[in-house]
Amino acid sequence: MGYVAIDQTVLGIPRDVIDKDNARLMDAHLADYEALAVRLARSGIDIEDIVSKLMSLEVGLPSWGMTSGGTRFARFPLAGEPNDVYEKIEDCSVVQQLTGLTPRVSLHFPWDLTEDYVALRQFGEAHGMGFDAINSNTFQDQVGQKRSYKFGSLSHANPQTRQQAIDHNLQCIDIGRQLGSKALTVWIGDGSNFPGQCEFTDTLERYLESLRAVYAELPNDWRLLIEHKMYEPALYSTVIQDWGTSILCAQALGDKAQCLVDLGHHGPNVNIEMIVARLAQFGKLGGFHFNDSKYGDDDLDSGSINPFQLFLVFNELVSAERRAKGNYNPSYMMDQSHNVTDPIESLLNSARAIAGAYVKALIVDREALKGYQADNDVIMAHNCLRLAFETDVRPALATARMRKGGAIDPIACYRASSYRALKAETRVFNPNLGGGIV
Ligand code: PSV
Ligand code: MN
Repeated sequence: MGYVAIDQTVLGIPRDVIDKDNARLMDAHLADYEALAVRLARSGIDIEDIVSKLMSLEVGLPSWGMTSGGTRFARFPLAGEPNDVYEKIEDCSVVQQLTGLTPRVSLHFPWDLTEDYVALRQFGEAHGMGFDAINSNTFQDQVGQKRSYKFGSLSHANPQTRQQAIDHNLQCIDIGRQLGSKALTVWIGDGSNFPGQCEFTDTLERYLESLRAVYAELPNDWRLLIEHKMYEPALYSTVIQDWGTSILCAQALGDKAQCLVDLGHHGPNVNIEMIVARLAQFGKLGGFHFNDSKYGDDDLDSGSINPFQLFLVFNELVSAERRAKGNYNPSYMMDQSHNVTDPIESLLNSARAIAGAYVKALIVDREALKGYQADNDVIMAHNCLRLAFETDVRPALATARMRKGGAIDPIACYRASSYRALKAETRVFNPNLGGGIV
């Protein structure tokens, strides 16, 4: 299949809207950029190096996060929200246009099923969007499905149910191949609600046996990303409950299997940045689902609750990237649910938070930090991180965005475009849209 160039005429935000909004903010932006350049130069950092590193950061968007999310209580639909995978890609492309940071979308099946994946790929390319990891879904029953996942999927006691779940994962690989994707993310809802309901060892054995069948069909240049989660929907135990089980499974399967860390999938107060360091040290950090949380798997906007944690995670990622010397390629993706905001606005904010955490991690003076650590100078070691975290790096982010054709102030620009209101005029309004309660 030939490469399809980005078609400027199909993009959601007209070029002149971006240019006009950037012109309005340009003088203040340039002054702020200059001030940051001077501030960083004092620490021996060239702002241009930082901007060019930032320009190569890429974060995948969740197709399931493009519609209004919901809780188990209710979902409040948004006029103009997307109804199918094509409309979701249109919205993803708006986030990409304004930020330049999100050139891929991660699809979820069967939610994103469509007829023709060659056409979908071309549609994506015309909108400047490629395809990130494919997510399988064996945590819900679908209409017409033969066997129920009520008591598990890949680890189910019945071999026919396991086979059905394996087949679905193989179908996901097949679709992903057509789209140019390079990874399959497997998160299962399997587990138990009551002590005694299932035998921990047997269920994990069955899970591994099923996943071996999936792994055997994985193309050589693909990765299988195992996503752990401590609880929910199973409320007593889950089969892949934590990074320990995840890395054991990834090691048992082989080199193409790695672990995916979803920031919301841990117990309260768990030191996630340390988990990141451990997985990276043993070559098993395969991917990320960025989001934020206060109480559980809240799927709130990245950096909205605990931006310091996000920075500390990126501090480990940058450190791992340096150690790996080129052999480092975890897939960064977002996994958020936008219950009360316009998903595009939430994703614009999240992209900024992620990029900001990355830049702050880049400007940590690692040499000085090592010295303080060696001298057991606790306060200075800590202050070394704080100095980076407290630096206002927004002008660097805006510059990177602009150099990729994006906006100095993505949300202002998005609002100026009236994109959602215009979509509300043309898209079908479907208050009963099922997807999004995740
Ligand atoms: C599960 O909570 C999860 O984090 C997995 O990544 C799913 O694929 C996603 O949310 C959507 O339900
Ligand atoms: Mn996730």
